[in-house]
Amino acid sequence: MRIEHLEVRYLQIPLVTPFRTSFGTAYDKDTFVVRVVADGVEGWAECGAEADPLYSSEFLRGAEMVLREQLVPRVLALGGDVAAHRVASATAPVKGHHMAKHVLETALLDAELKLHDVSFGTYLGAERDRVPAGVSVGIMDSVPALLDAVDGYLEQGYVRIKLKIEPGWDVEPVRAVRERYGDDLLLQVDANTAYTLADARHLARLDPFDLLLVEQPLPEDDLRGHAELARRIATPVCLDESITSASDAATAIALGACSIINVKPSRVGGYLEARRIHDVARANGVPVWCGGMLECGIGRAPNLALAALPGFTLPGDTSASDRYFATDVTPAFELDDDGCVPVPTGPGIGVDVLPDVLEEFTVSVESLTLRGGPRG
Ligand code: NPQ
Ligand code: MG
Repeated sequence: MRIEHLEVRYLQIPLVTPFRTSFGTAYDKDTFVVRVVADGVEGWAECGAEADPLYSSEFLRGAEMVLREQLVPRVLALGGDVAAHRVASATAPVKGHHMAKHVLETALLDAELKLHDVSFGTYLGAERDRVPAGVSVGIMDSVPALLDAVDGYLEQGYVRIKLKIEPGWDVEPVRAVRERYGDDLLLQVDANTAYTLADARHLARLDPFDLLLVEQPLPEDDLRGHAELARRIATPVCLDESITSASDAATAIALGACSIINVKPSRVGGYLEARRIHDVARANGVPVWCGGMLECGIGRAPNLALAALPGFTLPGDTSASDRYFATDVTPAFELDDDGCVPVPTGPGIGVDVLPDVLEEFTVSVESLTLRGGPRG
């Protein structure tokens, strides 16, 4: 393929309800999408970064800058030989910046797959046509407010509940949800790095509640701490922020730092690396599930394809669109009667962008190929 046009489009989409985690509260989904035109075909992808570097070190303006000044020039240098599987090697000299690499590779992969009339699911090796949907529930002001929210999600059909936790909001909400819904509810928690190993005895107080897992309790660079914590608590430890590559996954598994992995394509630099993590985990008997960054339909669609791979044996954060958005920029993903979301079957990401809605939520559009930066 040859790239004819590349642009970033910043979007601000209102959330149906504020989403509070241990690192902050989001009221809107701020993101940018990349649109590429190559060989006359359009490709789309959504950046996983947030406006501020609070979940990870990456952030939207930084991702845009590294795309414009570093990644896009290296890919444009491939000339007519641009292919999604070449993006990683062409951009490998640039350290880190996985979310910027992810959005570029994914937009090109969408265009390439559309050119060949192949869906993301088929390309990645999906073995299911729909995937069970979990839901991530933010930190609330009170336990009654939390139970109201969980009531609503269970009524809608979600098959697994994930509670965001932090020091001061952990044992009480978990106990309340367990007591109200019983032992059969699939329940897990996510700390987004809010604890230290000194909290091990406190986190062990979650043991009696038979959680599926505790996600990323400790700082992202503390694999040793997670290994030690895993020995001190009964709840399985799952890593999110710590796992940025298949190599990380292999290391964490070997150290006993986790027994489950949350795979987010944006965090690991794209779907090809995400599939490698799936493969490493599967070879080690480690279950994986598909996480999310509150993606709009453009990012949600390919996540659903990934979640249909055979090693994704736990429900993901692949919720329906209306969990986050009253209006999405693609046709909405909806839960079926079994609490599953369908895997798109059309070519590429398999969903079309709704131009009027996209325009409504657009903050700005900037070319990545025309003269933006030192090398652009
Ligand atoms: C996680 N996601 O698993 C993340 C983190 C997260 C669904 O829990 C705005 C944009 C706010 C992205 C809050 C879920 C966010 C965000 C949390 C991602 O750790
Ligand atoms: Mg997480």
